[in-house]
Amino acid sequence: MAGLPYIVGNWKMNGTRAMLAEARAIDRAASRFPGVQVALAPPFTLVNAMREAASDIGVGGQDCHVQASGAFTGDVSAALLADAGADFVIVGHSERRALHGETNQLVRDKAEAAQAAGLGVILCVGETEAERDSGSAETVVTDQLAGSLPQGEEAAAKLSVAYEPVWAIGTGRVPSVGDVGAMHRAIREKLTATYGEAGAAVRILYGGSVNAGNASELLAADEVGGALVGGASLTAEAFTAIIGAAA
Ligand code: G2H
Repeated sequence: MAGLPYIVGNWKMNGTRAMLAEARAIDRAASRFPGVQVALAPPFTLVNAMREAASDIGVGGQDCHVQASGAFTGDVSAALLADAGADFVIVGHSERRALHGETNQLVRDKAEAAQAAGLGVILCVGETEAERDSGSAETVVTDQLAGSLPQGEEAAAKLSVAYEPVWAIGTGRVPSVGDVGAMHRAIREKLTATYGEAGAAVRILYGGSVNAGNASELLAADEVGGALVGGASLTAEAFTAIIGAAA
């Protein structure tokens, strides 16, 4: 496996200030598992408060704009996230691709802007159910990577890829361990073809309905270097169990 297992919670559009209590509890739990790298991506509104409330976990954004600043009402740049204390940002989540029309090129531009601002990047890819059923899942995912992986000499250094089958997100359904391993091996091949040796160190996370019950099995699949967790990251109890499964 490339580096420590990386367990990242994506709070999506959830998280009032009251939920900082969960973040503090997750932070305390993370300190008991030094062999696991733990992070949370709250809504923008909580990034700074979470950074100040937690010291043992990474804190990141769920999206960023490609420009550093300017007249872009409602958007948040990577530079602003970094200024708020973020360490990383998620780009290309399927909810952004589907609901906001984000293309591979835009996702690549966001990843490159984030890295230029000093942030780590978690770049998401994944096939729909129809694409899985038609046998084109690997082609779809490697095409997404071809179009959206950041370019440049240092691009692989602060990069993780999250494989999130769209049909597994929030549904309680997960691929077989064999299918996860096969996809992660295909992603690794693409990463080494793109970045050479540096591609071997990029962590590949699995995401989509990860919970305390299935985490051990999914994390043991080939080339799985961690998990991107949605619903089960919203409480310290559930997320801590997943962190424990990665230890
Ligand atoms: C997939 C995942 C987090 P969930 O989107 O990115 O969400 O674990 O709720 O399926």
